[in-house]
Amino acid sequence: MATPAAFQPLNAQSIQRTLSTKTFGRTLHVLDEVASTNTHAAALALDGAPHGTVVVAETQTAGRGRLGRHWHSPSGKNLHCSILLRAMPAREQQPLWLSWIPLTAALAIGRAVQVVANLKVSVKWPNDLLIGDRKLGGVLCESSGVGTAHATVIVGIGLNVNIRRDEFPEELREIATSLAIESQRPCDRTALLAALLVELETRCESLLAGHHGDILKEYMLRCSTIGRRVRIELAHGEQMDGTAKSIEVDGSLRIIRDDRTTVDIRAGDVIHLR
Ligand code: BT5
Repeated sequence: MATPAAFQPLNAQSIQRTLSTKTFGRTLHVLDEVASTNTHAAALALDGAPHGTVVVAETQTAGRGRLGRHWHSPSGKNLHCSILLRAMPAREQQPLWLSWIPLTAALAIGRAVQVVANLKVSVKWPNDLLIGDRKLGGVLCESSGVGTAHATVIVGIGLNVNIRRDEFPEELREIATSLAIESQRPCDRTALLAALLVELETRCESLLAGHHGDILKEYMLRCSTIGRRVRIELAHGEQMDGTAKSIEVDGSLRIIRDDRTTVDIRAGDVIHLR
């Protein structure tokens, strides 16, 4: 009997047959094992790989999150992929554009999951994908040469698809989830990757055309941080408690602190407090 699509290894031909993108994934590298898809994509970028090149791997031996944290990437279960962006706005608009890329990627993942798995995913600012309070996936964007004519951005996406609860390491078991855990059925990773790439491509085009306002509106609808009591963990171990009020035009998170002062956070870890 044929193996159901959900359990098939990722395969470049099937992915490309399923793609409905213009550029994203048209140059595609499907690997069994890699240290990190982001690192691999960065090396390809140095070799001149085109805009929209995608690297996807069954497993990563050194998958990473932000600030060098480890990303659990067991073989054959989930999605680990990186997309190389070369198309970007004029230099002076690049910083604003760049600050929206991780948020845009999170939106694209949320929409793709809704379309393919019929599950409601929220975004914890800036780019954690949650179902309920559990982490389904994350985004790691790495840029180089911003402000020059040779700028590149690598959008790295990790998404838990078919991993079972008992396959997570103990420290993640209570805080992470997967599509299969939530829907109690396996999900076809090829269909999910194809959906994700088309959702991301559309939003990247919109961002490039300067439509930050549309992305902001969509983000506010999907963001579960707004209206919550939050603790912000800043660099150097500093902390700040308050209520998340809104997302600002540059993608930062506006917090009203307990002393009623307002702060806009551009980078940091957010904890949703009860
Ligand atoms: C992220 O970092 O959430 C971004 C993760 C991006 C991973 C992708 S995979 C493809 C590409 N190539 C790479 O090398 N990376 C990208 P952060 O917000 O720092 O969250 C990291 C934290 O999430 C860890 O410290 C763990 O607590 C938790 N974690 C690790 N693996 C997880 C998993 N598979 N599912 C849910 N949570 C996980």
